[in-house]
Amino acid sequence: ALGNTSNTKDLGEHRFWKTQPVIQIASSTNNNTAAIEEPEEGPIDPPRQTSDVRPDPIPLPNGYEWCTLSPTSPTQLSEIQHLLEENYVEDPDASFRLGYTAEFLRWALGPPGWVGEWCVGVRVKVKEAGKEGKLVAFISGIPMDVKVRNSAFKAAEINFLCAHKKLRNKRLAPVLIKEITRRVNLKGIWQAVYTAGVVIPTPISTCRYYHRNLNPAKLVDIGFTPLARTETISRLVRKYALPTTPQLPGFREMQETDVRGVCGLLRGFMKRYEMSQVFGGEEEVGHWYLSARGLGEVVRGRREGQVVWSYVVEDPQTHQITDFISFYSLPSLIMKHPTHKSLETAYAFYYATDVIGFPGEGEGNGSGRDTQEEKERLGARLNALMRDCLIVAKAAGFDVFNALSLMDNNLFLHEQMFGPGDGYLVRPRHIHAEESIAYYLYNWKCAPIEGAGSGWKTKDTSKIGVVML
Ligand code: NHW
Repeated sequence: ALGNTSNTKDLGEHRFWKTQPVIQIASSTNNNTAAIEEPEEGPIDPPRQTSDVRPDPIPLPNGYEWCTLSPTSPTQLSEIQHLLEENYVEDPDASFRLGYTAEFLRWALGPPGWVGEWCVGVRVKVKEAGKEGKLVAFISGIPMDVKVRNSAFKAAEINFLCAHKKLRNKRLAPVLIKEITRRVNLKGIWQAVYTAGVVIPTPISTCRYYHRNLNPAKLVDIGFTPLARTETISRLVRKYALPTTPQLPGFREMQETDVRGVCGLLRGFMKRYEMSQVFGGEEEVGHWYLSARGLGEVVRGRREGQVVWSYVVEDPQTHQITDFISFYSLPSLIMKHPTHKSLETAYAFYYATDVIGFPGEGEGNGSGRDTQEEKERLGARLNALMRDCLIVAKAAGFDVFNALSLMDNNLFLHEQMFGPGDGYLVRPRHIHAEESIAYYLYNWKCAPIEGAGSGWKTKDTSKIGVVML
């Protein structure tokens, strides 16, 4: 999810969100729900049974009907892909739009344990028997084990909320959200995790986007990077130059046989964060890091249809997997350029390293703090790992590498020459809001989770350990 966080409404104006079990900022118009100051963590709604959940779908306006789509159906994936390609998240100038591919959606919507009913679409109703109307809105959920400080629970990760441009501002989003909530509740799950570029009641944390230039000539050409009057393309090319092959000894592509090692690393490392995705088992790790590596031989740094790039470092002596890092491909469609149509963008995904060991038993709530020496060692390692990612991403033809200021990313952003985004398009004549995203929990009250703020130069890190696609 990408967008500008802008909060233009008071809580009282959030007609829909003020009725939902989410943290409400205490205000004079609303004092009956969980206040953000409340330190006690837990569900906001009283416990319910699945038998209490409304059995029939939320009514839709006349002329529309619900449908359930499947990430295993190429036709339905292409319908979702098409809807998003025309209508999903854009920058404020409408110059770029996130361009999820069908292969990406198959990967994102179909992890182990995916629930058929949680891929929810709205179609135009058609009279002809046996015919399906056009897909005009969508929302999805996937199951996720999440840990927030001392609590671990099952949640739905909600993403790809989208309404056709002609159906905007008609209060369709609340209907989609209520319907997915109902379908998630029917499976006995009462919490959800989601991120958005908009501010609604109430973020538990925020992160900012940073971009690392891999292809200066193209980024300048499309207006993504400004060219200062004193600057030249060739100087930028030199500034952002990278070696052609990875430098860290033992750095190699992750294989099936590494899954167990990566599982162990992730389980240990993710305990650093106050909020994290809990990687359940080998099947899940195999899905997220290996199942979308594309087909066939590597040609110019990538395989056909490759979505995710996953790497490990194997200790040459012990053959232990000591480090893991990954990134995924999510191109942006370039809408206003005569020749360039796609901005090849890599996004930092999860990583884990044993370089400073892991929090011990009973210390897995994210409250631990690194010593200065640990921070330096972790920083040095993450810099080396990310540098190799930049190298393989450049070799694979990516134009830009994006990362959020979550996890320990602030330890490498500045050194690896990432720059802060300011509304996607970095153009001096436009003053955009900060390019950031907010993290939310549904039906879970908790104190805010420390974000990294603008500490990318001071190396303040974040306690968020959930990366959303
Ligand atoms: S964020 C990406 C969201 N998608 C886009 O930005 C695509 C382009 N935009 C659109 O398609 C990643 C429309 O603008 C959408 C809104 C459909 C976004 N999250 O229909 P109305 C995700 O997918 C509220 C939550 O008239 P619209 C995460 C808004 O504040 N709420 O608006 C999704 C207002 O409520 P308020 C959002 O512009 C998480 C109401 O919708 C929102 O025509 C979903 C207005 O509705 C957003 N991104 O359509 C929550 N955008 O109270 C999951 C607007 O302020 C919750 N709104 O009056 C958990 C559910 C599961 C629980 C399980 C236990």
